[in-house]
Amino acid sequence: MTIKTVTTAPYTDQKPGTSGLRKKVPVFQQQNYAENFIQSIFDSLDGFEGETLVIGGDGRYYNREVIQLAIKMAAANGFGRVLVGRGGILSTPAASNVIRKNKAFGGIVLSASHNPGGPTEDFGIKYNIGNGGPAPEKITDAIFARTKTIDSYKIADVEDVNLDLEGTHEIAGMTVNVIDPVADYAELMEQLFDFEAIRGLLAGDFRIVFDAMSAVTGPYAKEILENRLGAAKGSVLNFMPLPDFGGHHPDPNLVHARALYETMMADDAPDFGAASDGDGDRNLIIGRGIFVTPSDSLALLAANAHLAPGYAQGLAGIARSMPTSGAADRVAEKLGIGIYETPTGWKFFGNLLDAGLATICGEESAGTGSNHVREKDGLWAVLLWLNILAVRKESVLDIVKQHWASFGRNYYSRHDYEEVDSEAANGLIANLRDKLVTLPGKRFGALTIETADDFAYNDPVDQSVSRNQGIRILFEGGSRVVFRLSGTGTSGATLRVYIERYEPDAARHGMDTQEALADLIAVADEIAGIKSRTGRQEPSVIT
Ligand code: VG1
Ligand code: CO
Repeated sequence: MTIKTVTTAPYTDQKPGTSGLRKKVPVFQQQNYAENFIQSIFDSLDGFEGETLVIGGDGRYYNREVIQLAIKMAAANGFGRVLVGRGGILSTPAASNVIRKNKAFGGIVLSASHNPGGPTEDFGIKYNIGNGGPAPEKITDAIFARTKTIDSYKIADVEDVNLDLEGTHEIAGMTVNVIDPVADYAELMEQLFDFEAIRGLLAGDFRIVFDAMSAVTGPYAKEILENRLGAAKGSVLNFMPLPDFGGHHPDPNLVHARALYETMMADDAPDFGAASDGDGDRNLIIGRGIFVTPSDSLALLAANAHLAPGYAQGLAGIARSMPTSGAADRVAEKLGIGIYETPTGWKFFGNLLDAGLATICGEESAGTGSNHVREKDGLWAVLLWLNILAVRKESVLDIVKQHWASFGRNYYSRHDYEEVDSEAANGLIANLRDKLVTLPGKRFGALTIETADDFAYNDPVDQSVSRNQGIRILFEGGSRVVFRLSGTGTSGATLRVYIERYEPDAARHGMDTQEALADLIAVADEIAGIKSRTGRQEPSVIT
């Protein structure tokens, strides 16, 4: 008999966060740690006998080992077929597409996104459901409950599958298809965007640079941007996915993609610069001389999406996470379409997309996407931008300035305090929560608090309620400060402070962001006691 049942003991710390279970590699390497979590996923699902499971990851350290485990455990648990990307590679949006296209039961996506990789760095396991999106809280709660009582797991006692050879294998009565990780995704992009127009743009003197950050989007960007769209060879940088991302954080922000930023600010800068993260779902957009904040990018993409064939019929609605700026709300209002405000994390967009309420979604954390898959999608955002630029024939800078002139500008910044003491961070949030009712009416110089609450989301589709999703302090005139703790970190706590100010007057659209927000930043510290409670004088990362 090739199917073994192995006795195991539960771990207490396998609670999925904002986007799956993320831990340091040595934690995952503990005896049966990954096996327990994968079996707990299967034990929380019903009706997958004979069905298809998609498996892929971002190529980081430990990816191949866990893929072999997942394949053997899927066979032992009764799946009929596994689709796995060649080399164990599937970007998160590509995995979402493969699940949808093949009507798979679900998928296992192995990634810790923008966090560093390597023997002592981060790893992660996430389960996605049949719509291609991250499992909703009902399922992640069930998985966590199961991890606390699990006493055995099932695995097929067979040789490893050769992941480097495309084709069909049979193991323990289950079929394994090793597939091209790029082909289906590239085809989907060709359906959504006017490749002819983008080819025309790139055939002229319009230059682009895309930094794949030695992560999963390299092969996708090479094929789509250089091979299919004709961008100059060498436009895609760091295109080889490496298990340790070359020792860098594959995080496309102004700190970790500094070199790209500097290239784009130089006098001889290319016209368009972009980058993606470890698993390919985030994007950074920089035009010559201008960084486009993710919140602005969401608003701009929504306002211009109709210029791309896939969105020519218009949008049904826009959804944004609560901490994302209100710039998209103004676009929705002008277009006369719905706007939805969800908690942080892509899993909350799934129902809205499935129900046809929203077409485009976005988060301030460099994530944008649409109903073409059920994950955020870095290259999709890059291609939509290129499609818009090809049609409008204006610079990124001009397009952004015109947008601000007609909608107003939402000055926006996020301050992260990373790896702070967990007790101090929890204490800071608890203290804010306790004094919420006393805040309305309080004045700080020219700023008066209008309302303050702990954000709760009522899902309009399945009526589920998610509480404690972030402390919001809203000031008269539309400025706000939001506080929440990260659900993706792997050591200590990360406090995120989101600061936003709306400026309708075009004469005041040229300010430095941190200066424009200085009074709110000071008030945030005064109300929350950030410096005194965390002992930090400065944020570790400002985006
Ligand atoms: C962060 C971001 C959130 C994003 C999540 C997963 O979560 O803030 O917007 O959805 O990462 O993105 P948190 O809980 O740390 O704030 V990814 O690209 O890490 O899968
Ligand atoms: Co990511």
